[in-house]
Amino acid sequence: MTDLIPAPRRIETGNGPGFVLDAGTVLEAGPGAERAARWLRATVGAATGLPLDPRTGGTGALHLRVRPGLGGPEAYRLTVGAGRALVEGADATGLFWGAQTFRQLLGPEAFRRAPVSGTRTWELPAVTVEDAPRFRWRGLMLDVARHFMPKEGVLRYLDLMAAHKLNVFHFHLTDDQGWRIEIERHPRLTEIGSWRARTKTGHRASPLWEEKPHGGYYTQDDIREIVAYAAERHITVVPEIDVPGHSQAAIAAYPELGNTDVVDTSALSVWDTWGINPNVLAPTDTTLRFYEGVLEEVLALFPSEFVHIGGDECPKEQWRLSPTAQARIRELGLADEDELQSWFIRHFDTWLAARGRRLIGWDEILEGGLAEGAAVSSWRGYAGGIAAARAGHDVVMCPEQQVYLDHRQAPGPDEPVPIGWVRTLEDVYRFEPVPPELTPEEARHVLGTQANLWTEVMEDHARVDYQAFPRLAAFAEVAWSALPAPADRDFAGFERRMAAHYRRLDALGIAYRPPAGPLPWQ
Ligand code: TNX
Repeated sequence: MTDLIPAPRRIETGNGPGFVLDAGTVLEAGPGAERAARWLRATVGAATGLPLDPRTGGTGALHLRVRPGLGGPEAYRLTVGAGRALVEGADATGLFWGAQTFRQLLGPEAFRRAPVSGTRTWELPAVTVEDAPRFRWRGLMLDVARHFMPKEGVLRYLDLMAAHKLNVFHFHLTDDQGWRIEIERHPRLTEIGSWRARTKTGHRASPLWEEKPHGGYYTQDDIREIVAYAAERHITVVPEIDVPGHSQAAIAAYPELGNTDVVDTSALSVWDTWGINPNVLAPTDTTLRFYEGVLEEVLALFPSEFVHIGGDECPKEQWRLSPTAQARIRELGLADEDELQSWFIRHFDTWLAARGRRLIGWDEILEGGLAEGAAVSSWRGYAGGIAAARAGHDVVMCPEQQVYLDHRQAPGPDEPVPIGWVRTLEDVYRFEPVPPELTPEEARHVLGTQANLWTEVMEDHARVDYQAFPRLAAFAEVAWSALPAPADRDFAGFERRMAAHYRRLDALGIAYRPPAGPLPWQ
């Protein structure tokens, strides 16, 4: 039961009796402990059927306390003994992570939504846990553009993130294949842009290799609900509006956003295949004003410091051919199309900074010069992240070679993913977010790391689960725990702890890739 995932900094098991949670247990929450208390009542309360009353004088007490001197940001300490369990957080967030550890110590049945075995005892071992995260950005990116995930599925993923102490949800809301967020002043973005007539599921092992319509979007109320649900779990939602590439859905809705002097953009529809798309935004004032309008609504919905503007995979061919784009290059005195992209991104960097926010983009935003305040998601390996950190920019490390969860997790004919690269559970476990080339000073710019779930080949949440788990558990440990250098990591020990964690994932109903035996659909 002490097989915690992610591993804590320190865990010490005592010899004495543990703590029994029963109908008389009092849950007593101090100031700042409200979210942790609500979460414990809702989850552990449901799983155990126990009231976890706030009154005093019961048979035992679970105390939740914020103790600012305890440690750095998000640190917590859990002390369990006879008659008393104490969760202390250096801040409310740390306390919440301590509550997550408390649930893991209760056993796998504590992850269900209702008690399953009649009267039983809920006992925690006598233990002291002292813990704090390695990184402040422990992210998961979910692509809801290629395949829409209905709101309930997103909320479920936020729960799964919280259970693994992940705290940044990077919400990839727009792409060539779909626009998923309601923008009131531009209704066609969702009326037209959220539906495609045909799509390939991309799933080799399923009978669904066929063409079918696909779509969906979140209303602004859905988004508010998602953001609030995340905040209740101490998770920040970072929205991504991908520009100037990956924008065909927007161009299909508003053809004037495209390079109309090169292609007949009125003939474009939401893209129905995968890859890098030549139809990119035109670098015009019309486009800038349009996206400022989009971002105004985005800022009103998402309180996060960072706003992701994409910037990846923007082919420059249309700009090379477009008289309008070429005139802009001359007028601005730029050298080439790379600098034009850089100008485009800088515009939004300045625009966001004026509103107290920070821009983050994929590492292509380095080409042609990095905008002043920009942070970088380093996805094409480490190089972009290293260059950005050396130039004094913040970085989130998410190299596709290690943490792209759309890549297959084993060789062999049964894997559903047509992508050739294999990223095993062990590969993810041995991923090191801070490249050794960086000096300690430069390494301070590595805010953390995130795993990316691109969903071209995942048409429903069971497929997403399969790609995400168990690798996301290994990733969470990389992001949270102070692991040694990759070669020295105890993968066998991690696998042993995973045996207990699989029982938790079972109780949560996750369609993970099993370590042995038939795959979920076989
Ligand atoms: C590259 S990563 C992309 C995505 C794809 C992904 C597939 C990035 C910034 N761009 O558009 O979905 O590869 O692995």
